[in-house]
Amino acid sequence: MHARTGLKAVLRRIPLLIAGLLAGAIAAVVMTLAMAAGRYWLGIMPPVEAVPDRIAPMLDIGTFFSLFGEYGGYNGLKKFGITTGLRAVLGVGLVMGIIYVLIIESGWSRRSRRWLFGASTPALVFMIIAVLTVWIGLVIFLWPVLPANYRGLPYSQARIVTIAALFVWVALFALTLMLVYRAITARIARNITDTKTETDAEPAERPVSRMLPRRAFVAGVGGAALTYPIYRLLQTMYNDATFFYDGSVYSGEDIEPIAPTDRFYTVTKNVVDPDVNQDLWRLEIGGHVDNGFSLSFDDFQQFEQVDQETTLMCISNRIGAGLFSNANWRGIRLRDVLESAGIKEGAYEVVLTGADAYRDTFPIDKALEETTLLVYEINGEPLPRVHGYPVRALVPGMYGEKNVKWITRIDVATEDVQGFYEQQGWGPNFMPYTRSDIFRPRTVLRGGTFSFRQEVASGTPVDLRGRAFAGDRGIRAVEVSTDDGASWEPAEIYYPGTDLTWSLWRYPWTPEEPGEYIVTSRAVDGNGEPQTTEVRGIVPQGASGYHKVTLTVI
Ligand SMILES: Nc1nc2c(c(=O)[nH]1)N[C@H]1C(S)=C(S)[C@@H](COP(=O)(O)O)O[C@H]1N2
Ligand SMILES: [Mo]
Repeated sequence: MHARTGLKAVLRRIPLLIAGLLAGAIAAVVMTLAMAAGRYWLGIMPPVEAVPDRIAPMLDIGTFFSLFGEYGGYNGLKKFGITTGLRAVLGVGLVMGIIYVLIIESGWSRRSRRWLFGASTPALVFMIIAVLTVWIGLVIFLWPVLPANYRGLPYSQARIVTIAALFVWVALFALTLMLVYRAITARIARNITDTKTETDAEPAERPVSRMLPRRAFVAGVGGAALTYPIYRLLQTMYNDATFFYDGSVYSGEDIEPIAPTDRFYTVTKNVVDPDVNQDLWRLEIGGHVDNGFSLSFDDFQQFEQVDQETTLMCISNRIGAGLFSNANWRGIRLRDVLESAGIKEGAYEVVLTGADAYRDTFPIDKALEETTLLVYEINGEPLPRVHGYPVRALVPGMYGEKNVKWITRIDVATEDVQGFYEQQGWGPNFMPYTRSDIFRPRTVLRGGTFSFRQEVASGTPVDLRGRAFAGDRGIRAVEVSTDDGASWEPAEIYYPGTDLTWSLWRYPWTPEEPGEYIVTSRAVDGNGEPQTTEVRGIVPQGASGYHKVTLTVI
């Protein structure tokens, strides 16, 4: 008899645990929806994006790349990060649901007073402590990325807004859990505790397990109804995404001196890039300066306007690859902006931050060079979103990563601060090695070696073309070899560009005999330094070595 009532008591609790799980899951879904809405409409960075962004710079390059391999590139890794985050939110929801049941259904709790949403004193205290712990924990852990705001809210406001949003999201989770749990269990609880109540229309002995479904059904339908908008929002965010580490390259045999804007290569750490509202946006200048201030987009017109052609190249651009483009930019000098703030004695470097909380740094001397700009136009058009609308840094002579997009803040620092990728171990030198490569005729990369896509009949003229680049040192000359470096002939530079750009070269050549020819090129930079033969991979300071392409002549 005793054993049977004991078993019954346990069985009676099972619906409560299910109710707890359901409440936790629904609360997680509601919170996720609120995060997605906050992200989408207000540009607030949710933890599912903030946590991976906080962790990524802490990985060393080796781990970073092995994760690329495991998850299908940077793109795959970003998606994995987000998916894991969403799963973790659901997991935490379920665990919190169970803990909540165990607390609220304990004997101690049942004897206590009821407060908000039917929560007992211990249940409410637990929830308050849980909310504060999670919130404060997130604020501390995510501190460096909290100034992110994808709508371009000014840096100093963005951090406060993110902190407030984190509280709202976590508190919303707790309230939803409490509310949903109560809604589901009101009847069960009554049934368990007041089995003798005459006012209850339901027969007292009716099994609890048969009463749960109606409430659970309503809650379940409610939860399911929410999954669709969430799914749609996440899908929109995904489709919106501009990422693709090696996807958006400028390559092909039709490379032009100035890349068409929509073909200019792109690299971003983001799953979804900032979509900055220009009216909201401000550029703040601070740190080790006499008078910090902030500039609106219109304020840019008060400075001298500069037009400058400059080539950008990612540190991850392998020899012969296309994370590499040249364009005409318009903007103002960083120097002019810094000088109106007044740089104090002891300035060491500048720290640039974007609306995505991406950060990079370069020496104060580089910041004061007259070619280091804050640009707002590319090829005569406003910067497109993917290239940093409304304003990005343009730092000739240094790898792409220093050219911070969607820039919202510049700090003058007195000591070394490390940027997003530098923290992983890239650098410490961020000046590209002199390089040259061949883009015409069309080349293909197979098993680590390049060859021309099409064979050529002997006696047919070949219009060999390529690029040469030396950061901000310019290109003085290019030579071509068609016998794997045994002999060299000068190439014609048909587009010299400037010291800050690539040069394009051509070498008309007619192979007379059938066979395999290894074609390669070498450049001399503007200082007279020849391109190095030393083969380096992109880690840790960018690639070097000759681009060798095999031509089959039949
Ligand atoms: N805010 C921000 N700026 C950024 C990045 C980023 O992820 N966020 N990526 C950097 C890297 S690694 C490169 S190579 C260049 C690419 O600029 P582009 O996409 O306009 O070609 O932007 C740099 N600036
Ligand atoms: Mo890059």
